[in-house]
Amino acid sequence: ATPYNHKAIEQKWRKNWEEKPVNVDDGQKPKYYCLDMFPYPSGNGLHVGHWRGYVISDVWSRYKMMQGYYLIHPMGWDAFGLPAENYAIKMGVHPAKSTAENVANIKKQINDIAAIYDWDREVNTTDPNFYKWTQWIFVKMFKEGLAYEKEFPINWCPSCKTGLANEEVVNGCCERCGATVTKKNLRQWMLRITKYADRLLSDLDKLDWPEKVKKMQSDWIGKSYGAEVDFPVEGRDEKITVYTTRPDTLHGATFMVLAPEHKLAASLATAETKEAVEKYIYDASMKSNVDRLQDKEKTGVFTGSYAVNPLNGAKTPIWLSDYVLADYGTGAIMCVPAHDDRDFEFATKFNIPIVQVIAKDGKEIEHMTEAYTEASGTMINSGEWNGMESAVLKQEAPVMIENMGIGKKTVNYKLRDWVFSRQRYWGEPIPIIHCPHCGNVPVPEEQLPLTLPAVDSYEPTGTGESPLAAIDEWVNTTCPVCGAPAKRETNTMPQWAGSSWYFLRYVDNKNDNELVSKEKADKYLPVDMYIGGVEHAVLHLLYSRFYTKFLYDIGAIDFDEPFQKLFNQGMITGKNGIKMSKSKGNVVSPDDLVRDYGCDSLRLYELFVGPPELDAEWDDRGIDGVYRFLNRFWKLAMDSREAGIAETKEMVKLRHKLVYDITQRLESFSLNTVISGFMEYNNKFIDLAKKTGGIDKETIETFIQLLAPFAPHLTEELWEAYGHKDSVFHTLWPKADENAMKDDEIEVPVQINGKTRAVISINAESSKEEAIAAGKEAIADKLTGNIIKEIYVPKKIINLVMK
Ligand code: ANZ
Ligand code: ZN
Repeated sequence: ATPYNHKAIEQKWRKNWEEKPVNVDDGQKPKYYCLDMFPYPSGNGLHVGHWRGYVISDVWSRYKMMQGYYLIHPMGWDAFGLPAENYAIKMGVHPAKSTAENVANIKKQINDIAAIYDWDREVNTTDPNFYKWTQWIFVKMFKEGLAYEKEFPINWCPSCKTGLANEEVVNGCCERCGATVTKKNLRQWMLRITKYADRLLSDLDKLDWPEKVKKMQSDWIGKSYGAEVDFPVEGRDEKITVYTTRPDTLHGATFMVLAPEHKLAASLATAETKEAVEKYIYDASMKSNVDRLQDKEKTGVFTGSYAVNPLNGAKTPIWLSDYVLADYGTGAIMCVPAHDDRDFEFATKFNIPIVQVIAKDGKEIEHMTEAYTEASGTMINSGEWNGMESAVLKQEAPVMIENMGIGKKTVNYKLRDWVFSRQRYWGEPIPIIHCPHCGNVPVPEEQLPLTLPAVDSYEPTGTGESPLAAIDEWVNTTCPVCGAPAKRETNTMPQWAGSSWYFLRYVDNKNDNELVSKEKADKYLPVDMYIGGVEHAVLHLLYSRFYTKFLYDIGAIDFDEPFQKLFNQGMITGKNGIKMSKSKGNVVSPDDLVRDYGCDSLRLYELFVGPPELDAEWDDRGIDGVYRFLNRFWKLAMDSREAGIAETKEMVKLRHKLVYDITQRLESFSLNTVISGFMEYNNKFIDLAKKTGGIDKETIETFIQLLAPFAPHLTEELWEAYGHKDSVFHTLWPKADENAMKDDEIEVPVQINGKTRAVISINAESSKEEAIAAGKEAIADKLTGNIIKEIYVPKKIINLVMK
């Protein structure tokens, strides 16, 4: 038979599929939408790590196709934003040009994977026909009061020279470039994602997502119940409102701390403390977020002023410290050192009294060495609350406080509104016009897209203004409402703007009148399966859910969750688990492997390296194994075709087992064991063929079908060799008949010292252990002595030698 020639076969089938696409919408089939997280077209190209996710999603897609679905399996480009722009600046070419080149390049590389993408659906976030709708969504949000302007200290990356969202700051550093993030006071555009906090939280229940990701989202949203309590300032008309989740501990508040940025901070200083207070406020403003959040020794300054505990009238000294964050709660806290770790540390350092108000076993601790932070125990030192259960009080205190008129109950979220403006060039212009008479006016919808003007200098200015601010003829415009001279907004949108909704556009990417037509949305959306890296658990996935809910609310679509099912693949790393990157010099390019072993082998190997949800270390050498498997299967199939063997009972049984095992493993996304399963069954068939001279046609064809999503070229070629005119992908996924899988039952005598005592029926494939166990059970009452030897002659006899 002809040997397996991956080069010729792969070329041939690429061409065939191009001429005659296999995934076609006949209007009858149900749809299945399998989405990949679309890539940033960076200049570095694809490495074997990128392949993994694309192979996983392609295998899943082709499997669904063979279950009779019409596939929505698109690909596109997330091409705005910092990576593309930084690359462009480094290489000295305009981002539009470098982006286009990178897209062309990566597209070519992606084609090597032979994924069944429908390129007619391609989108690119930098295409004005696409970002017209990104801007349209912004205008709609503005009209609904969800996009608003605000000046406040934001995260600032001094290296990228732009503001960042909280989500883009990782351990105090810029997610993109790693530089330490500082604070800068800037006018920003914000999206009111907090309005959706509750829905974003509760609707997690509807989703078939990894629990880990759901938990990350709910932690990020961070809903907590508590109270705001008003502490009057002694000798002044003002009061300071604190936010607490532990109002049950109110009697134990021995001091109060304000963030240095709190609006009353400076004014609370007395003549004696003025200098120290001002210095502390100044120093805090110079510190980066990392320094402030790091777990280091507490710093603080006493303002010289006191507040009054509204519950018991206690005089409470007011301090400033940077461990209290300005933009969480009210920026002021009541401190209960006996029951909070940070407060305990602070009180110990500054010699502030510690008053225990919850006793674990009803007894007060004489000398506390650490805070008791649990809300369980009995209240002490708490006036009328004495004797209450702290857990009960924690629930009831917010309402009691509200009824007493000293505060109110609250629900609080960790989620912040989304800082949505960037002071950079390479993004969607924010479609707002600042009119001296009318205020902020959106660009009229029919004038969208507001295209990004060509500029000569697109480097960030570092002044807090985008490079667009320097283009007078673009900035100066007229107000669409009153016609007066007005100025355009010069900030651009963040990277995430386009990626928050791109998946909707794939199904109707050429529509000039709507973001997506009702008809196509109904037919093809939402996404059934979304595949990508776990690094997007709180950024992109939360933003996309927010956008989808918003579009649902304004009637643009009629579902409110974008991604039914989510799968996060692990990373492919270099040796010792080190992330693959150009700078580390450990990038493995797929090109040589495709040349030497073929696309099909690399696809299989990408899955074979380990459980798809876990990280896996790459080692080129392993690809030999899968290559050998494909060669052996090829030979088995070709030899068997020539031999024309009729099926035997054993072949049928093995065939159904194969279908059953592979399908089970595939359904549970255990793709690495699917590949090892193919190898094991292939070996079994080869052994069997040695005895029979070959394997029957139906069994080989079934194997080809199961292998098709994994090795599409090789299987198409074999399918054709077996006399079929149509694509293997137009066949339906084989079904296992569980009855046909059953091993035969046989009867074996059970002997003691050579004398038959019973005849039992066992599975023909039973192991020695299974057979002996069954035999012992059958004659348990006769096993009186010590068994010194156990003999099983397979399928013939069980003999127990007893003393
Ligand atoms: C008194 C108290 C007593 C507190 C106690 C805790 C334990 P979560 O659950 O994260 O919302 N807090 C409030 N605002 C803060 C801010 N801007 N910066 C730093 N800490 C702040 O945490 C809420 C708790 O964190 C609040 O409850 C407050 O301390 C503190 F035994 O108030 B607690
Ligand atoms: Zn106007």
